[in-house]
Amino acid sequence: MKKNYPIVNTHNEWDPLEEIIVGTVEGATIPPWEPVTPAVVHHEYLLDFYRQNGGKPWAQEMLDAAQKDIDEFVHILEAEGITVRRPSIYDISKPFSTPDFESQSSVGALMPRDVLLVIGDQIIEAPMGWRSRYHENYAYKDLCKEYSQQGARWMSAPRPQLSDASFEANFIPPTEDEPMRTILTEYEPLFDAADAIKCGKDIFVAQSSCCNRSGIDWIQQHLGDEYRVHEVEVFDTHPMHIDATFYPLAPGKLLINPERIKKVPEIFKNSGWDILVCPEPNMPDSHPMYTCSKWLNMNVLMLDEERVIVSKGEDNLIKAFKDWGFKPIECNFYNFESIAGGLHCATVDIRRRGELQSYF
Ligand code: DAV
Repeated sequence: MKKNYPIVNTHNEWDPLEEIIVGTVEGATIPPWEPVTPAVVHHEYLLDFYRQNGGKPWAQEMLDAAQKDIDEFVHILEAEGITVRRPSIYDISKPFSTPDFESQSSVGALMPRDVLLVIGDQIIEAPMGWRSRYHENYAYKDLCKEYSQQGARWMSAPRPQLSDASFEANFIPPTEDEPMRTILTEYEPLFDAADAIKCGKDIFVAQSSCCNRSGIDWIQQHLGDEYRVHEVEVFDTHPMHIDATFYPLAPGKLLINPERIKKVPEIFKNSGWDILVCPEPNMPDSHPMYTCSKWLNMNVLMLDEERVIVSKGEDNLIKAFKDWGFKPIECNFYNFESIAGGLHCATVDIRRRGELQSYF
């Protein structure tokens, strides 16, 4: 008989997937300008775009094209027998304020991976580093209530203040030949859920423009002795999240970004893992990318240890996956990637068939 797992149950990126949340483009707004904007946006020429257009709706044809991608993605997931859940939309265009800051609008509900850190049977609302994303958890309240009623442990990390004390004043992103630095201070714990990636009892996290050392320490303190939280050293001039940088895909198979990972953590080398170096992205330079880099090619979704959904057009990676023994499934996603993130960003796993174990 098929074992029944808890309603929320995810320990890694590859146990057979049963249920997932997929984000929506509905209501998506151009992220308003805020302290982290220059620390995240890779292309300097886009900064003026954000200064002028932040807080306004994306052009309808861009939203329509992104919607087509996400519809295809949902269709593939459902055809593979996976239950797909969707966020609830809140008033994304509404300006809001806290005692410390004002935001022209929210951003949307495009990327559940950033908002909810799902580990085992826990759903943790992340203390996110962007002011404009402060209320993005609203989009998942209905689902979280439902999962919690069915036994999941649902909680929030301490809500951050995101006052000026959380950001280095006059921050200038490092250039390629400088040592890594990030915009965040250690004033309070901060992380986006996508700054962490799961590998059973080992959780890997990297500092970024939305994750500081105090955030990593909070995750370890919260999870307790059953888990080991490792900080991964990365080099990225505009760092945001670990899932286009460092990605344990399956037992013994770690995918790394060749530009950003200079040193693979010893634990992988000592345990005989294969280090798979992600090939160069195929996305043409002419393709507009408003928030992320072309390394979203790495931002894949594992359905199990073999089947992997990859962005269509990424032929170098698709070929590499076949050579490495995976079964790639292609999905058009470039238009969603233009305004948001990749296939991993656009989702958050709710239930996979598997148990907590160590892979080292
Ligand atoms: O452009 O490498 C990817 C963010 C994925 N959550 C980048 C950021």
